[in-house]
Amino acid sequence: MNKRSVQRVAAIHDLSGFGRSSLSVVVPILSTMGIQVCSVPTAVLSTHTGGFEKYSFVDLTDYLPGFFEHWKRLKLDFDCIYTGFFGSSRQIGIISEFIDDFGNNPDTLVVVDPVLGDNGHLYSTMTVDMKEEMKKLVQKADIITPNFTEAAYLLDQPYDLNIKIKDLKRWLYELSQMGPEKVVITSAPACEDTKTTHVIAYNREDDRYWKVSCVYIPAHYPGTGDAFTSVLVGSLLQGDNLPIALDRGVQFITAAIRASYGASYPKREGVLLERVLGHLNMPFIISSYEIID
Ligand code: PXL
Repeated sequence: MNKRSVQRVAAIHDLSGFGRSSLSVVVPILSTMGIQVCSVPTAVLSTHTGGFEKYSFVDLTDYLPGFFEHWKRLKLDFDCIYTGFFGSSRQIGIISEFIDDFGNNPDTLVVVDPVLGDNGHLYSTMTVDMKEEMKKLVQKADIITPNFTEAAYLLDQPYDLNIKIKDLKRWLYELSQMGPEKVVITSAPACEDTKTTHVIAYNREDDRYWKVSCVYIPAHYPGTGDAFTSVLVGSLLQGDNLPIALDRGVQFITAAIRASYGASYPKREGVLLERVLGHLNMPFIISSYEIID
């Protein structure tokens, strides 16, 4: 039984002013799920980097050590440390120390969403150095949630949309060998069926592989990875097991994309989160997770 009446997450992500991604998504989702979010902004941007040009970008690396010193003096502790987009490669080392200092309680869940890129490419602010530092950080995680592109970068594998399920299983296993007990890959291609995309997962604890299929909606909205992982984190902290948490994440994202696509909403502004946040507190019907043999 947790000693706190409300669970507490340190959320280490950027703050993008316009466009729903990172902290603008993480905070409302986890708060709606009854979890306290303690934000650590890694960078401040005028917009996220997907679909906007000439955005302003302030990297907050230099201010993080003082921020964390204060938290140490306050003797804060967390039920979960959840990281996302970083502002510099040096910052990743600082966050790694934060995990050593604040995540050494075995009950603290460390979730690393290794935000690096999408659709086969690195995001515009990411560098090869950041990819290499990210490989080190995932070693400290209990759970990682790369998308298919990020999984390819972490494993130095080609981005091949015709990948077979047996190779995806090998990727999950190899990522887990880097450290994390649970590995989740989002936007995994289903080469046999172009109308579907998968979330696939491996749990080393019971050596089982999972798959949740999502209907492919022909629109790409930035920030959906952040929203998916936030629901996953909230669900696990509420006590759900991995396949149920995956299922909840996929159902939420599907509803959010449908709400936006149906309304012809500009993709770069992200999904119409405000329309679907209430779903997170509705009774949940387990619908679609499958085991992969
Ligand atoms: O959703 C990942 C993300 C987070 N933060 C920033 C981004 C992106 C993806 O484009 O640009 C600033």
